[in-house]
Amino acid sequence: MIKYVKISIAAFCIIFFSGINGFAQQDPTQQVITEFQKMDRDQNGMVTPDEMQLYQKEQFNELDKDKSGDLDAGELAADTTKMQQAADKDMNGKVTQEESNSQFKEYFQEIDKDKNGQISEAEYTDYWKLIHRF
Ligand SMILES: [Ca+2]
Ligand SMILES: [Ca+2]
Ligand SMILES: [Ca+2]
Repeated sequence: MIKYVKISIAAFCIIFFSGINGFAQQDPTQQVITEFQKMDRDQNGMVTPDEMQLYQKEQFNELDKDKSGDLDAGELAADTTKMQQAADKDMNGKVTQEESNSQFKEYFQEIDKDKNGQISEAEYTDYWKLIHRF
C-alpha cells in the first residue's frame, strides 16, 4: 500500500512538472497552488507554521459571517477548500476556533512530509493530490 502511494506521487510529479504550462485555470492543481500562494505571505516558496496559522484565522473569520466565533453548518457549506469542514471533531455541525486551530496544526504535520518545519509547494500539492485523487 505504502509502496503504491509512493509510486503514484512520483508519477504525479512527472505529469505535473511536464504539464504545468498547459494546465487550464479550472484545473484542481492550479487551485491548490493558488491556495498555497495565499498561505505563503512572504512569497519565499515555503509555508511556515506561523503562515499556516495566519491563513487559518483569516479563512475562519471570512467564513464566520455572523461573527459568532464558531462556524455553523451554513457557514461551513461555503468552505470551498473543505479544510474547516474537516475540523468538526465532535461532529456537532459546528466548528469552534479551537477545533479549527488544532485541525490546521494537524494539517501542517501531515503535509510537511520531510519534517523540516516548512511546507513546500510540492509537499502541499502532493498532499491534496492524495486526498482528492486528481
Ligand atoms: Ca513563506
Ligand atoms: Ca458563525
Ligand atoms: Ca517540508
